[in-house]
Amino acid sequence: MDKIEIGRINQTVKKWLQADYDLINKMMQSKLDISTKTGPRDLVTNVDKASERFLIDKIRTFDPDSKILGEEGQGDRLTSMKGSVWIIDPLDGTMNFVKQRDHYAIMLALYQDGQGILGYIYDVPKNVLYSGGPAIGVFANEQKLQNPENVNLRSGLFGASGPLVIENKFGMQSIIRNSAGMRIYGSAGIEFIHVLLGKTVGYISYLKPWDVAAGNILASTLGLVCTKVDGTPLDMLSSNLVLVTTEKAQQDIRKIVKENV
Ligand code: 2AM
Ligand code: CA
Ligand code: CA
Ligand code: CA
Repeated sequence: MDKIEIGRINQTVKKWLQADYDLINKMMQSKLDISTKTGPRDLVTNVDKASERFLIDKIRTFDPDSKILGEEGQGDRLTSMKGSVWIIDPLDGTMNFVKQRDHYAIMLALYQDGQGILGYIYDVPKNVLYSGGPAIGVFANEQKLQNPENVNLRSGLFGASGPLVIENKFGMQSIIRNSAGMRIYGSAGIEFIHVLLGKTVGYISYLKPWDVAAGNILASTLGLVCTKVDGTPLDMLSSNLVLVTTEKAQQDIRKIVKENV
């Protein structure tokens, strides 16, 4: 896919996301229809489903030969990353959306034969769309982002995930003690944004493909490393224990993880 083609797709996708932003804001003015999935902490709302439906309809018309993986299951069953693959998290941070009306995002990614082409994280409450990919760079709305500084773990705040901290797996407490402090936001998308902006030095969490697909592309484009916690590449067809960090902090964190497995 050449740069002109990627630019054309990017302009189109940004229009979909603008419309999806409007849809979410409009639906929030009515009472939410909330149900649980695997348990009381795993929620889905009518807004998650409508956002996914909206994006799938746009993608099907625009790119009919592609495959679509959507968290709420209205897309395809994905068995390979061959060809054009779109990955949708129609509303990331659903618990925050329900309880706080804050700290949630729309995430969308396009992969071609397993390579990340374009990624999008839309911070809806702040109305900032983070977009881009290796061919075009990364933008916060229209402003181009510079690579965050390659700082070590000690110099930065660390984005943890609640379950990992509670269980103290993989040396989580030790990682946190060796950082400037821990932050937990409850949205993978918002956590990725903080790493992209250099507001945190890294983030670790068990993530499904739709939680990491967009952030992976944006982070890699900005010189960050986004891998499984052992440093091996992510598998977009299954869950991963994901670590996204600066290069320097990755060294610090992997050392601690190795001592704690
Ligand atoms: P979601 O809101 O799209 O489900 C919360 O810590 C973060 O982890 C969110 O980004 C959330 O995404 C994601 N997550 C993944 N699996 C989850 C689960 N079983 N329950 C709650 N959040 C989950
Ligand atoms: Ca969910
Ligand atoms: Ca998610
Ligand atoms: Ca979601």
